[in-house]
Amino acid sequence: MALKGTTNLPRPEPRQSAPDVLAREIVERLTYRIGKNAVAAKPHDWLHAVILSIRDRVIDAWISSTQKTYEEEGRRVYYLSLEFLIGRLMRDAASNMELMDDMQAALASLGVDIDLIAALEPDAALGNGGLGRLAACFMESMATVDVPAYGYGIRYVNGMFRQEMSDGWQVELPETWLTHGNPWEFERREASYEVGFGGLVDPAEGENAGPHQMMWKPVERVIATPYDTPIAGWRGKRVNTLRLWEAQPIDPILLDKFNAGDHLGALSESNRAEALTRVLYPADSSAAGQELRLRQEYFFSSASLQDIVRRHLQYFGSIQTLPDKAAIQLNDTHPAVAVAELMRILLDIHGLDFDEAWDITRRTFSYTNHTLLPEALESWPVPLFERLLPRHMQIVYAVNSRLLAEARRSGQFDDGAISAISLIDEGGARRVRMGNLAFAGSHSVNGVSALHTDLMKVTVFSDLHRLYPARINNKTNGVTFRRWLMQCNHGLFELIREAIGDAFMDDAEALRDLDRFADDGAFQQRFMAVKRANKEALASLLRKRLNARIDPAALFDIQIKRIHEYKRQLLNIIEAVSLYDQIRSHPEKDWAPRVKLFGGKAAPSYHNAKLIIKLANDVARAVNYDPAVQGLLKVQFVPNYNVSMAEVMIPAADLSEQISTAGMEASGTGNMKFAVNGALTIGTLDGANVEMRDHVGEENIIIFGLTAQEVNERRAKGYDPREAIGQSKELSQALNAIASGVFSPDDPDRYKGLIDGIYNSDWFMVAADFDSYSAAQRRVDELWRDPAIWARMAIHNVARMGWFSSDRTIREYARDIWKIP
Ligand code: HBZ
Ligand code: IMP
Repeated sequence: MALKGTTNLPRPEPRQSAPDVLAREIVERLTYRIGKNAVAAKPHDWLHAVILSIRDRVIDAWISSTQKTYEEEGRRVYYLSLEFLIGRLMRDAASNMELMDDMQAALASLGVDIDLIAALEPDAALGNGGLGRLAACFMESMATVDVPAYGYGIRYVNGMFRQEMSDGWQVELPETWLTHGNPWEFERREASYEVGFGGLVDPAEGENAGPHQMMWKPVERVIATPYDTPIAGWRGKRVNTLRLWEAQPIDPILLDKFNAGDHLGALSESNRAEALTRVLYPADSSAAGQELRLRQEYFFSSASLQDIVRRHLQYFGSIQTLPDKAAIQLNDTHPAVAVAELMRILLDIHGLDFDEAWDITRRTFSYTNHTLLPEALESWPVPLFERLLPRHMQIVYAVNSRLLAEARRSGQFDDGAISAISLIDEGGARRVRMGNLAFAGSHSVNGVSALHTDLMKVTVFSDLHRLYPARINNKTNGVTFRRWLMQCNHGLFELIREAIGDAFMDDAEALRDLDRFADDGAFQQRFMAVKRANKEALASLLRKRLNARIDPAALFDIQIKRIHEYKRQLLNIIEAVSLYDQIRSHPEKDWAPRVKLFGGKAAPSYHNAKLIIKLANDVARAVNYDPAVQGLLKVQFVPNYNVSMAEVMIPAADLSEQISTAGMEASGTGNMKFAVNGALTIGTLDGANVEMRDHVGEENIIIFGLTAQEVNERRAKGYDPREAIGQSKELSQALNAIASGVFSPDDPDRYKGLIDGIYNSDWFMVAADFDSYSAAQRRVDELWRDPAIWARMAIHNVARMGWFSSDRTIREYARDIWKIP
């Protein structure tokens, strides 16, 4: 089998993409792949046929990209992530392959409405939130900026749960995105691997066995089978691979058990294997901590590393050159066990000595941290880790003794610092610290915004940072403008194009040209007309789905993200309650009509987050049926917020709520998506908001609240929320109303605990920031009353957000971390 130098293999002629050619292809796919004619075809069949015809064009580019990668023999990037929140792919692929207009025309000629069938494509919801969506944006940007990259993850059968409301409470239902099959994926059985768990470790046999060489004999083994999805970059320049693993049993059925009458037992192994990749853990900010989660982490890390090493050896022969040809990026600590797995492969399978193995490992890995929240930092009980991964436990100990010896030798650490550096947390029951393992095993450790990176250096990793001061670096997040501007906001896209030409389509920073239209009255009107059309589209969707009536003329004020106390949806709701109160007391004032929209999922076990959803719904019910505020204030919780919903809500927003307690949101990426779509941000100086302010200008963003440093100082001084509450009549009235059951007459004490939390500790500084937030909201009202000022600010936001393209982020990773020219 000649793998190299395959340039002259026969290939089909390049395809044309005129509408008539496309229409013919779609009908052909419909006929021969789906087995229906145009009369019998249901909308799903059309969708399938359309995807297949787009897919075939993607495949052409995929094969040439893969070939180019092989021929160039350069370094490849491997992005290991337990989550890829890619959402729908059809529009992404069609638009990146520049087929959108022709496809629309082709379908029109067949009497099929492209929007109608596009809406049938299920969201691939293989992620919780920001971290997973970032991985999806990165995959698209890596293809766009021509980085040869593979994404590695898990093919969950059930991704992020579907959220329904039952009497205002969140109910979780399984998401079944694979019901109609997945036309984007290709199963690659030939590239399957075995992954083991448990068992024993023996010294390696044979006279050549090195002192560190061991033989691991797992008791349990499963097969990892990959499914590949092509990810096309902008203008189809490069198509990379997203490789997701599925777990399968070695024996689909244990026949001896079956024949002995044990029918359930016969399937136990099969069920156990399949459970591994069945469902995504739906907790986004606390470590899951269950055994199944560690199994998932090891399963996909091991399969991915076996694949990477296999590919490397196939093309480059020697394991020693791995770091020159492979850059493995760990997306948070979820794949951190890969550090120990690569060590195992190098020591036990390739027989390298420890120092050489460790050197190769460190030069291969780099690690991205996404959180400073202590409850989200992963650590595993030593007994569990040892039982599941006995060989990896030995390796962790061996790495640790060298790490601690190095730290001691440096002479700059006391005992406290040494125990903070240790891979083992010895306080209480012993645990393996995955963050420290990822840090120690990588040559680069990056944060996701400037502030977050600075805080990393003085909090979680302060001692490791002292030991390795060159390791921590910043890579401020970005988002792909193809999906988050060009596709989701067609009106704005066309308007920008007409004003400044096409350059921004290839270079987001060219949006700067739009600055000169910010004061142009005629342009402002067209800009606001686009916004109005997007708001009408959202209003009609909410009417259809929820029978909600919202006025597109009102200010659309939107907070959509995972529900979490640090993100402070509660601050927003309390302010809404206070506003409601003020409007009722002073109906004669010139209030700016507002629609407050909330959306987001709560981790199923997160009590307060679920209560916050219920509160939003309770407040909505009271406000929306009160004639006293009719036309002035509406509150609506939008169920099942997901990527597709974001694509409709973000273009329709006037105001973007980015109001986390300063120092707690690592970066945020929703904040960026809103701003490029012309929403103004009301936000704290947290995460990437700080850099957004620097780019759009402080006159074009509404900043309020304590800074991260002030939050720290307040806490250090002994913060007393009662003092803040005592000083604010609005706040204490709103808190009393909620706590006393005004919004929950059926259960007056429902929110007592939630509000007591604010009185008694208020870790998230809701009370401390309330007045500042409320004043900022009144500033927003004032700005809203002057449409020219509002439009000018919004246009400046669009014009100045180009730097937040994930193309820029990926170029920085490629230059500084992966060292790809
Ligand atoms: O990653 C988010 C950060 O909160 C956000 O600030 C940042 O912009 C984004 C991308 O860098 N983190 C997450 O989304 N984290 C998770 O989803 C998560 C999932 C499973 C976990 C822990 C966290 O076990
Ligand atoms: P893998 O991930 O290395 O197994 O390769 C991915 C795809 O690239 C497979 O379909 C291979 O058949 C194909 N491929 C492997 N080597 C070459 C090559 O040298 N030129 C072109 N394609 C290749």
